[in-house]
Amino acid sequence: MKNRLIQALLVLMAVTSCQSPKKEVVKKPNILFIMTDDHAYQTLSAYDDRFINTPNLDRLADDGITFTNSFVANSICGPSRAVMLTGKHSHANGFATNSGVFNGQQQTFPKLLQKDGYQTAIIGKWHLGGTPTGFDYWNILPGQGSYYNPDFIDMGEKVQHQGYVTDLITDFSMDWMDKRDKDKPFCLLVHHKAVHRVWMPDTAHLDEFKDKSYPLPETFYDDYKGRQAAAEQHLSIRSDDMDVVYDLKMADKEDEIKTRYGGWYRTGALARLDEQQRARWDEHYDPIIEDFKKAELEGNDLYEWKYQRYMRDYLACVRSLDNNVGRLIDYMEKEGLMDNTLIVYTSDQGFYMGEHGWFDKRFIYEESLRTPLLMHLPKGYERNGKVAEMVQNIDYAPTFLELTGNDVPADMHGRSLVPLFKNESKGKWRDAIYYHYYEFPNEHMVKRHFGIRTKRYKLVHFYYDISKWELYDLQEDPNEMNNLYDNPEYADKIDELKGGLKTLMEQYKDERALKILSGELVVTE
Ligand code: SGN
Ligand code: CA
Repeated sequence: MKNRLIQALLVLMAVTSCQSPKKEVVKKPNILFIMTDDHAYQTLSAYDDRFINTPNLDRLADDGITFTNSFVANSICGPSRAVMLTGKHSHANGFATNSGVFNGQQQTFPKLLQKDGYQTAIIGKWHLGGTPTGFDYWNILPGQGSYYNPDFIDMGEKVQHQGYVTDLITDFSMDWMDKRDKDKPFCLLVHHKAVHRVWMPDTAHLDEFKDKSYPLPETFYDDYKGRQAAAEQHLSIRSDDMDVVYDLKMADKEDEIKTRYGGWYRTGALARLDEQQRARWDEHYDPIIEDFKKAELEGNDLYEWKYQRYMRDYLACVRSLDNNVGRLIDYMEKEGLMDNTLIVYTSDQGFYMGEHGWFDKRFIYEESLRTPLLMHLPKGYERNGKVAEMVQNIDYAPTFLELTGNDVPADMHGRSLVPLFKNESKGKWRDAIYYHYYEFPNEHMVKRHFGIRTKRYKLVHFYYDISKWELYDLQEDPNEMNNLYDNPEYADKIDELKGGLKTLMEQYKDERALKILSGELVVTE
């Protein structure tokens, strides 16, 4: 009897093992999400090599995907971060401007991954007020953070570190990966401060760009005709919005160059450098300051000098960013993590590199609506090269969830990009994106606005202390200089786009915007 039972069991085992061979334990992919601050795609050579070569960022592009139509939902720091964590537009996640505190009680992708057994961490810029939720480990910069010898808040404890912020964030990220539980998958957010204003380069890179000159953007002397909101902003290189001391480092020893924000630079950012860093800093800037004082520039000569200075400091910050991304990729290769990790590189938004005469972001215009997005895919997803579908930062959370085998909650606004990794979405992708910016009145004075961008057209409504519409044909007018809204030939197109805008607002349930659109609500506060 016993023998027969054993025999039967053996047969059963043989049969079941033939039918379903023992399943290999599938390792869940890791996520390494690198994000920088204010990194213009114009200064990443996978997108544009007019200004700088970024060989390390290009390594990600070369073996992975470059999204050539990557957009944000609300072009400013904290709100972008809230959009990415929640997969929802600003009106739904509640963090629409840089002020206030993000509601950390709500659903975010790190929380959902944590539930699924992921180790989660964020290192670097947070900028959402309060303390992060959904992370096993966090070590964040207070507010905007500092470039030199920055403070970090390490799980609630403030610690100052000696060194340059981009290096330190990378060091801490590698330390965390070293110490993690290697039996579990991980999701690490490496969120840099660079390349944020006031663009303080690492002393190691100060000289590389010193003698370089850059072509003026075609739109540098934009007159903003037909575009009231563009005319009334405060983000101009051609005015003291860009401060020669604060932004451009012309802090003379004699203290003769007096500017609006010069004092802040001297007592704030510059005061953090130690003696050695300061000596190297002065060695670089003192001769430039001397020449600048002698030249007594005015008008266009001054504006063009400012543009060149701005470009040099900004690009030197990009250099250390690129080097540090290289260090991280080397680490991933050395640790054998490339095959099983999705590596994402993006910025919280784009930035003006002198286009329209500007720095900063906020507007729905192309330079700040777009953001770089590169991805190295885990093994099994072999798509490579450029992907032209319109993607938006609402899509990251759903992507991370689908890739890791988790359900995408129905209330997320974004779409998983995983079908694009497999080349499966031809013909059925979205054909328009929704945008809504809220931070007015505030620094830089960019008016509140919402809009729709399709492959070819962009329709925008500015509201609050203004009520204006703008329409651009991006094919005919990629620089968005010619507002077609009052041109009767476009009446049908405008109707069509307004319909599209309304549909997007309905889809995302932006009730307040729907009321503004219909005229039912006139916003005064
Ligand atoms: C700071 C900057 C602004 C910048 C905002 C938002 N001023 O206030 O120039 O637009 O941050 O940037 S600074 O004098 O402090 O540099 S964001 O990327 O954080 O949204
Ligand atoms: Ca930013």
